[in-house]
Amino acid sequence: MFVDECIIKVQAGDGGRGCIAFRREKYEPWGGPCGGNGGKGGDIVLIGDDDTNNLVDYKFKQHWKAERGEHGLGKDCDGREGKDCEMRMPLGTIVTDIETGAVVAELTKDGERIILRKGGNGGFGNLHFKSSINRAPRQANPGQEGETGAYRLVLKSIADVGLVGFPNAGKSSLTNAITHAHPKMAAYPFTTLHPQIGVIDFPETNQRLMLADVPGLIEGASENKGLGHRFLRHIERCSVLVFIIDMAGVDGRDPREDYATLLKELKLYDKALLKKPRLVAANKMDLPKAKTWLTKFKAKHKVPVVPISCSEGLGLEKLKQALLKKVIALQGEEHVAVKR
Ligand SMILES: Nc1nc2c(ncn2[C@@H]2O[C@H](COP(=O)(O)OP(=O)(O)OP(=O)(O)O)[C@@H](O)[C@H]2O)c(=O)[nH]1
Ligand SMILES: [Mg+2]
Repeated sequence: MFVDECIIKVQAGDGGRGCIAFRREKYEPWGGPCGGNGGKGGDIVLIGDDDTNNLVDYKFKQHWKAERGEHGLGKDCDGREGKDCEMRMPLGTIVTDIETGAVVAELTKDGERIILRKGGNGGFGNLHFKSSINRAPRQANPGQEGETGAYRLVLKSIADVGLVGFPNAGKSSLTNAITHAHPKMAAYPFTTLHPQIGVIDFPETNQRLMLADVPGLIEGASENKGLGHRFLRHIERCSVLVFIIDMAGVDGRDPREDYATLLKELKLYDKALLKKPRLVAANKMDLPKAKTWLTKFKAKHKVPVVPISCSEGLGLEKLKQALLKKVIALQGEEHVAVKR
């Protein structure tokens, strides 16, 4: 099950109470105050995790609590601190406060730690209040309460290249052919029901790109037809968009119309998507009508086109290099270098 939006409630740990105690020993009946401080409550900590791409863990468990701090003890012993509640989240998760609507955190790096809510401090024990004028204080603090909150989590995948296309255009076939991911592909529409992220490797140069395969779009997606615009948030952060077009016009399609419709649907979702550099991957070039359609397509639309065939492996290397070049031009060499 793929989940990219959910609501959570969190509660950081309360601080432990301070202790009131006095030292009494055999030859020292008035040993003075010795009440320890309470321990601090655990924080709610968010951790960026590169190994997951799903918020499903938070869909079915909505309440998250950190441990409370232990109370202070006699003999000058402080209470133990409460354990933090660590919540691992996929990179690209945006955390919004439900009450104020403000974005409070965004996880972008693996291992990044963000304290979402702080645990309460422990209260002081009576030892803390000892002074020259009050040598036997009968006073201690209660611990502070841990902070609480309700948040909306929205996952917007982080990839360099986003694939957009009609159902059956061959998005998953392309993902299978050039990345290490293996999404299901089949000759019926809406085979892919949720986004998949794949890695395109360039072993000779030690570089890599992340590619997002998103479910197909159809005309009227803005009115929620097909799977609607729901998954387009996963290409919002891509640097480059690849429009994959069925250039053979299978089932009487017109590739020129397909491209125009895709542009229209993206515009209805968010105009900013059209500002991203894009290129067209003209797929299914192994089929007979594809060449004629390609000439007609190029005459109508002025956009860089790379002819490919996923089933025969044609043009894939050229497409990979074109993508790498575009991403490097935008993000720099450092961005695509494999970190060891
Ligand atoms: N002849 C030919 N068929 C192809 C090519 N690429 C994909 N196909 C076929 O097109 C059909 C759809 O491929 P998918 O990769 O599942 O298409 P998709 O765009 O991921 O489709 P959805 O997930 O439904 O949106 C499959 O039957 C593929 O075998 C190609 O280059 N040549
Ligand atoms: Mg697919």
